Amino acid sequence: MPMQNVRTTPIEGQKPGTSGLRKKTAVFRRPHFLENYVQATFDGIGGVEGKTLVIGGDGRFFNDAAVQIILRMACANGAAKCIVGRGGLLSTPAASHLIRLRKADGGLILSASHNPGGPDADFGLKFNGPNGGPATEAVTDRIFACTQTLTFYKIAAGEDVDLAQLGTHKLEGMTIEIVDPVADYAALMQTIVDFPKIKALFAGGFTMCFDAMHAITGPYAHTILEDMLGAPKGTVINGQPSPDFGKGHPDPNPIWAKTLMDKMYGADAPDFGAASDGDGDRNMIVGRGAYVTPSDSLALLTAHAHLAPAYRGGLAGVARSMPTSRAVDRVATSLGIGCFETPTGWKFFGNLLDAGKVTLCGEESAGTGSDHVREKDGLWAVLLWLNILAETGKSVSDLMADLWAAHGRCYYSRLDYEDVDSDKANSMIDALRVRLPMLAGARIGAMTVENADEFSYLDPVDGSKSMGQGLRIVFEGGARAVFRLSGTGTQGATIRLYLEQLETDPARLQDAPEDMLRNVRDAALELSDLTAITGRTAPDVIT
Ligand code: VG1
Ligand code: CO
Repeated sequence: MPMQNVRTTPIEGQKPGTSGLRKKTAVFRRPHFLENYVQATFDGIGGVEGKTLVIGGDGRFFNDAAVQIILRMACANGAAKCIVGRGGLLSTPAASHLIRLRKADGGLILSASHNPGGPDADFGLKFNGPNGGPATEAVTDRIFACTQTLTFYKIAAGEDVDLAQLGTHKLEGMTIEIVDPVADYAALMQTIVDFPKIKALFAGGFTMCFDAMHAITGPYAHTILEDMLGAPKGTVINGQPSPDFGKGHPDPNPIWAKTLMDKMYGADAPDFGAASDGDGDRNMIVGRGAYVTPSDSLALLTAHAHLAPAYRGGLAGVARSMPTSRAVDRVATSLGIGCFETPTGWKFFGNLLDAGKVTLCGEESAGTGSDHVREKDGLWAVLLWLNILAETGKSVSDLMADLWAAHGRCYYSRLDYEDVDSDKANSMIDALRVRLPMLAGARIGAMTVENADEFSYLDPVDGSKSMGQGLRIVFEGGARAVFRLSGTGTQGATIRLYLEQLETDPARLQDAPEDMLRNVRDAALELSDLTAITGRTAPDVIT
């Protein structure tokens, strides 16, 4: 089979964002676009000659064709072996596990995660390193630099590889091993949570609804929840992955997982509800009539993780992304463990996990994970919740009420303004940034600013510094507003406004979040001049 060096020129806009490169599918399908980025990735990591790579994706439109291209390029670049999930499928946490389990040199994950899929929607690709985690900023910077100087890429010509059959194939000198995408991950879960205990919970009539949102978690959830843990068939809904996610938006939040929310707030609601995103790394948790914010979920898991076998000895520490509420900080303080604050995106947790400084991590965007992999892990979070529910015998709402009674409640919400004109979004952020140093002591409506700054992060493990990670304004009385621009969108700019208000008065722990957050929201909007600058009078999505 002939190997080809294809001449190419750099393509603009191949800068990886919060989680790999995300673009409209149509952009990824343009001539040389994917090939350029894959070659830049290979070059950026020092080549793949003799290396072993894990390859898989969330099954969205173009996943199949893209896997074939990546395999032919890995072959032409001299890779020794590619381990591929059957059908080219792997959830993000399963890919992370497989890289670690098989001591691979890294992996390519094809996904735009919670972004919709389809020919007119989004596609993405990211590289994870040998620790199973997303490439660090140093690596993504090198990859980006390579995209700007590329003059050719290497690809083998030939037939598509049959990815449907488990086993070993050969592509020239390269071995391709097709593995069951679910088996190793399911085995890992059995070493973390108490399967017999959860099985007994279901056998006792406990009811659950898991919404896989037509995405990659379907096969994992069917196997683990229904086949292994004995939850009744039908517990998993929308469990058949489809290339356009059933024309839905596979983002597990109360807006996009509305079917599940209606069920959980309706008559005869199950005891427990959960959903996962496109690539299976996010989770949403909802009890009967009780939505749990991701920030609260991280705090709850931190407080009770010791009930699961893997964490019986306690947690080394915890980490949260900066915009995530400070609920987990309060639990960590009471446990006497360290709590780290990192920039948005899972790549910043890797060093802390590798160094054994933290055991659990989380983000406000429905991401929680632990040191079992180097990605956030949707189904793992759901299983840990089940383990805690089984051990305590309490309902979700009782567990939350206990948590708030002990630590106070961090009321929390995120407002997203999508597809904003990029220049306007940037000028709003720029104008606010300039004013931050002067804000301390300022009174805005009912709120007084305590301090304000732009978040930057000094990695305590490798000493690297990340600047410009979001504007934060802390108000007196435990309130905070954070502004940042999304790094995963594919159209215009998305402004995220994160709102938080701590409440410790026992009489005010069950109030409506929108009421509790009104003052901090109004102050944030006034300070930023968001409406005047962007023309937006209301957010597109509130979670
Ligand atoms: C968003 C979330 C962030 C998450 C990232 C990837 O990034 O806010 O917390 O790590 O998506 O998640 P941004 O830059 O758009 O705010 V996933 O599940 O889409 O890979
Ligand atoms: Co995801």
